[in-house]
Amino acid sequence: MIQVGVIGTGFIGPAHIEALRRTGMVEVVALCDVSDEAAQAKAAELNIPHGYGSVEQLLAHPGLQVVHNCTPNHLHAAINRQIIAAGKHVFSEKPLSMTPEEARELVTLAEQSGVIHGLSFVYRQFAMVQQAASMVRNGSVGRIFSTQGGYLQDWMLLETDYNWRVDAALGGRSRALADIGSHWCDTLQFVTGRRIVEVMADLSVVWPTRKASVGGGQTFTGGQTAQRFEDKAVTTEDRGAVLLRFDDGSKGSFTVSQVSAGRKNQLTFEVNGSDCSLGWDQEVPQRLWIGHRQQPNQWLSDDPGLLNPDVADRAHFPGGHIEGWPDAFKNMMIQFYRAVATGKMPATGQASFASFHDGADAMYIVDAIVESHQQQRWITVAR
Ligand code: SOE
Repeated sequence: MIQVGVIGTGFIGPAHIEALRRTGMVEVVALCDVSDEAAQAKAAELNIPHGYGSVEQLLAHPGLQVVHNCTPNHLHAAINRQIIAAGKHVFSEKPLSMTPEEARELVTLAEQSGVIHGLSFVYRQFAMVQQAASMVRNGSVGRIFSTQGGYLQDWMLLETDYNWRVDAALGGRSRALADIGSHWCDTLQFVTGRRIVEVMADLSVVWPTRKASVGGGQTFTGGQTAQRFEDKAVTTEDRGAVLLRFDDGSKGSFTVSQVSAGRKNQLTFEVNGSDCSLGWDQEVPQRLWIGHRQQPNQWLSDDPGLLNPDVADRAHFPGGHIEGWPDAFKNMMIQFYRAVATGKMPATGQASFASFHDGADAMYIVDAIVESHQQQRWITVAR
């Protein structure tokens, strides 16, 4: 079994661990948290043999082959560098780093060291997204004219919604676009096989000041429970709309928001081609809409027997046994660990897991989006 360590135990670390266990290919032998006590408590809770309070200790664990970086954004680049320097294969949460310059450096380091490098762009791993990409590849969609959609959430709707992601020093200068717009861009570049080359963006900060809970706790006043808040200035965007130009001349657009009441994690897309359209919604992941002009439209469901043969293994159960986000995570880990097992990165452009190249690519796009908003003009993505 491949021996794996996981750094960071917030929302996403345990999601990695669960997906890893479901692959049957690896053993999670150690995790790392902010202190020895925290790490050992979490390790015991998740039934992992070793817990370490520092990255150095985790990297020194005997026999460790792969490390997952599941820390907050501002730590990604430094820890990715450490993992690569220790000669371990690396799977990083997005964003790859805080700046495009660091992203370029990390791609070079990963390539030079020969480690397998993966990045957590999970939405391309849904069975029906794979099916959409397969249909584009085999020509079923025809010539693509247009690609549109969005990614809407509501967890930042209230003035009192505040966490580290809001702070540019910890989350990065872009929030909604970097956090979820990057997923949309990766997914659509994957599905269409086209690259976004120019962007024109209009972003908004809906709450220029947010109220952060002091100490994250509560104080008691007059027998009632009341929370104390402090005002925090906000520079990172809550929403944005972006026009796109792809490298084949086709056009697109998408909207991103973390303040859309009722939308929890709604990544949607539609691709319009000369032969048909394709549409998908992450909140109803088992269906792919196929739109026609001269015959009735179709809903394809996630039955392995109905999917294209090259992607049928991305659905693991008979049709109607709905597979979603944790299953896409499992698919992503299976692809990554196949590469670890063979010691070879998949060929560039091959439909597999996202690499540090893809992570860097999304950063260049987000950087261009922020520049476009600031300069109020079209910006070329600087790759
Ligand atoms: C919060 O917006 C978040 O958890 C993102 O950080 C993830 O990348 C996305 O998959 C779901 O939403």
